[in-house]
Amino acid sequence: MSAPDFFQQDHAAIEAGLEKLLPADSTPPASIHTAMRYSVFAGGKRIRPILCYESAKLFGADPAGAIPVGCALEFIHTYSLIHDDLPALDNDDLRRGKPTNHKVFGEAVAILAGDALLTLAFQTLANAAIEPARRVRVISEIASAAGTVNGMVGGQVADIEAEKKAADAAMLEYIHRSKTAALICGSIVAGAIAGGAGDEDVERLRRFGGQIGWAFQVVDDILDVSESSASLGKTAGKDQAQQKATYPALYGLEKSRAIAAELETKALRELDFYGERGTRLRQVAQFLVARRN
Ligand code: GRG
Repeated sequence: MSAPDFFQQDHAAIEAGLEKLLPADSTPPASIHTAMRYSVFAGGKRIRPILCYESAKLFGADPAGAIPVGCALEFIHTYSLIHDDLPALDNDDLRRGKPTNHKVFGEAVAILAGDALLTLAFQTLANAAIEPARRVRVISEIASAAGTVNGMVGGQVADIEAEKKAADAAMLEYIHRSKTAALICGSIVAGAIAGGAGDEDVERLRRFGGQIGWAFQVVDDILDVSESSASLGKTAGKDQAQQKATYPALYGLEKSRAIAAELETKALRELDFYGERGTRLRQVAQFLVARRN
């Protein structure tokens, strides 16, 4: 499935935001800024910022306020990829179709580039043109999604600890919902808050985000088995080699595809409330499940 047409417009708005927010390569110390830019502009799909922006557009406030929020999410996501690829974690050579950050800049700069992107994310959020009380809620949601309690870092810890152990269904669900779904869900919720959503809408989109984020990681597991490294832009077959806890490992490919489809259906049901207005978010969700990389 190719990306919906509006992706290109959203993508352009996000790229312009990222370009503006990142210090130039030449800003001293140049090595760290070059390393940060290298990974941010290595060709990611920008799923999280697009979800954030489209979620904001469902409500009344100027959606331009969601662009820096989306950029901050992309900084956090990119930091997690840089750190995930380090020898101490996944030890990978290829990311977004290019040599990983530490392969180009060395481990010390790669660690610091990840740290710097995480820091820049919160500086960006603090300065975003959003009504102050909403801005604080956005910061709290994103910090929580990236954190240790049911968040990205917590999920990554559980993922590492589950290697070479037979994870059961409950542990697998916890890993996927924390490691990956939390930040995707946080992107949707943060966008909604920035866009002026009321509490009921925020909770409806939280349910949508939880399901679609979970489906996203189930699909990621499937693609690791079914696609080539060239198509993924990262090393394929890595999960099995590292004996990771994945849906195909626990359920097989066919059942994993059925689980992803069921999660997608549940997610889309939450958008019924918005009727036509929800079309774009619906299309992003369908793309996340049908994607090939
Ligand atoms: C703090 C030392 C330290 C490490 C952090 C938290 C963490 C390590 C890693 C996060 C876990 C992680 C990398 C989850 C994978 C999520 C995932 C499916 C990434 C791929 O996302 P896409 O497909 O990638 O959106 P692109 O390249 O398109 O942006």
